[in-house]
Amino acid sequence: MAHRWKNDLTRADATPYDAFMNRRQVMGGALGLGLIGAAGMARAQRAPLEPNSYEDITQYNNYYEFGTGKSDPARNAHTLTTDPWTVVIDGMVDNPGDYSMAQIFEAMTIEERIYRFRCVEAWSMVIPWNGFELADLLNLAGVQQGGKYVAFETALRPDEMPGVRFPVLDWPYVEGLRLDEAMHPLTIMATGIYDKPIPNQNGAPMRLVVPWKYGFKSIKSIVRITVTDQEPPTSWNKANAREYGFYSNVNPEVDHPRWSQATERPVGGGLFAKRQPTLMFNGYESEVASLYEGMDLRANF
Ligand SMILES: Nc1nc2c(c(=O)[nH]1)N[C@H]1C(S)=C(S)[C@@H](COP(=O)(O)O)O[C@H]1N2
Ligand SMILES: [Mo]
Repeated sequence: MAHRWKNDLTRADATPYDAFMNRRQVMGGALGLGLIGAAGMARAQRAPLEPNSYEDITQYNNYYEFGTGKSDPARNAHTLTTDPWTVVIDGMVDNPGDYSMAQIFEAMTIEERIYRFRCVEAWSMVIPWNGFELADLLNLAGVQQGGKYVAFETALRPDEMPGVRFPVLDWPYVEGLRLDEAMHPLTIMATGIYDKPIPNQNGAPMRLVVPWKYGFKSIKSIVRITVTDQEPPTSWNKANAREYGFYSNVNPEVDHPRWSQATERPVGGGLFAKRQPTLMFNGYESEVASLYEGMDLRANF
């Protein structure tokens, strides 16, 4: 097993460049007026990607298979057996079959990606994931001509998941991406956090992370990946199609029917933490906007 928990903080695609530049311009203006010193400047530049604490990331979760409260997953998810674990990769691929986590770790290069994470409920974190590009796994399986989407499925184990006896969602949890979204270099499969194996409550042993989309797209504890030519059904869209679309790109200009998406509450800032503006595509606009060129983002929410 090749667990390579590399630290690789300098990758340009891990930096929300737009956010950094905006902040820099604002702070630069303030500096010009002599309002803040060099230390303040350095802090302001670092702030957008300063990761949340391990505690925040692993104690405040959404994983409804283990309960709907934010602290339920941390309390309940220890019952999930994550080793051994196999992932079925099937559909329009050259090499369909069962892939064990051992095989996957052997074939993939694990690196660190510090990403913003924005839940549709309007809270946010910054998370230092360890993982690999989903494209590398899809290339291993060999996507066939005509494949247009990728469907994902979470394990469904009533004996190990106390939340699935409640019909909150139509279990198993399922998600999907367009093939170009799935192949984008920002899209990763996370297998670790802070250089430790990913905790069960965060989706062990392997979960999707799509940093420019609302958090519910980032499906946990994946057991099946299917390449298809049809747009796959997704759990939250099935639960409420008016409120949750297939794309679910973070967009401060398109509100949820029941609340604004213009701002977000950074988790871990304390009770009086200031809300901050939500960024287009969660700060990854320069990397991903081209995927949606010519598309009406209000209609395709
Ligand atoms: N299988 C499964 N995946 C899931 C969820 C879930 O309930 N079940 N919740 C989603 C939601 S709403 C969010 S915000 C993120 C939370 O990820 P985190 O707990 O690692 O922060 O997981 C997503 N993936
Ligand atoms: Mo979420």
